[in-house]
Amino acid sequence: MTIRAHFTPATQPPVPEQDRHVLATVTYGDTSGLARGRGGHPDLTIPMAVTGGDAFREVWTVTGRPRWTLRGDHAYAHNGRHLFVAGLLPEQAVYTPPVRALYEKAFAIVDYLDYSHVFRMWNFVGDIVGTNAEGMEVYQDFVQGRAQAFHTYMGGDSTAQLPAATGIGTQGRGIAFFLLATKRGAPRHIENSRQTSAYHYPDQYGPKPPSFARATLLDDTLYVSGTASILGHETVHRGDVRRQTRETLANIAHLISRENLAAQGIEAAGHDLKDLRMIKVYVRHDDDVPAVRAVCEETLGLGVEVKYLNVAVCRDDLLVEIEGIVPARGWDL
Ligand code: 3EB
Repeated sequence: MTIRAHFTPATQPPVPEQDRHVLATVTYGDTSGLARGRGGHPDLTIPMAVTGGDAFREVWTVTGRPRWTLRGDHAYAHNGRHLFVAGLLPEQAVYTPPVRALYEKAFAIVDYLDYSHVFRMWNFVGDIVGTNAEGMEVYQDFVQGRAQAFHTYMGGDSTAQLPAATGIGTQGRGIAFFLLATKRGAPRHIENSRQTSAYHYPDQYGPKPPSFARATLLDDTLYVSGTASILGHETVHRGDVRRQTRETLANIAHLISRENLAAQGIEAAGHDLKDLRMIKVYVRHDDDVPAVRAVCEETLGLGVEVKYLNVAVCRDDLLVEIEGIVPARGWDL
């Protein structure tokens, strides 16, 4: 019925599951690209593997057979229920206009194919804490273009419809993204009472605030955005990767708790960190991976698969960012 994801080694073709089809895949390795995977589905490749870590693939599957389209800088896949759209933008002197154009194209595909809600987005920004040709931070340059595209797509007061997202660096150049949209169902976007809504961040960070929600609930599955060591809108535990990892996990634990969901008007059982799957941990410094892994294993246990990636986070002082999914019962990950 619904969309699911699992990890496989990148060296292995996606193992077909009973009655399910590959919608699209995302490969986390050493190169950058958008091409057809074996079998014909779109595969977006992002360079972000940890040193000595094996490339892996995130396989998104659905029940009805998808149609796949690949067109140079973008690709999409859909089956009447779910839509995947990916795009690739080469390195630019200034990102705002081309990011706006590429994301508007993606939203035009969402509209044209008549998928009513974007519910999760991943944004991969090369040189994310670097500066563009005009001296603006690349992340802020990206954020501005994305905000303009969301404004075009959603119009005036769009904040209530912004999806969960990840915004993260890569080991390459240029920008890549993918989004997931649904034809049916009503995604609920969730904020975290420990954190200022990103779309209300003050302008000290950049001219436009980031366009994303802290989590999105769809079909009893909770998609947790990239989360960092931020309380209110401020980075906490500067220079201490262990404390940042603990605070990040505390932010996620609170986000998915019954208490926070209830405060967001969602009557749900509430979850804890042991319910989290498809966990990706983005670590700024390769050397910090063992320390971050130790804290994650302390908190999450050893029973759950956690993928570690080596990339910069969107603020220079953030050393770690973590995302995951609390699946509906029956995902069987
Ligand atoms: C933060 O909380 C950390 O710009 O899409 C997390 C998730 C972050 C998504 C994005 C940025 C984004 O502000 C950074």
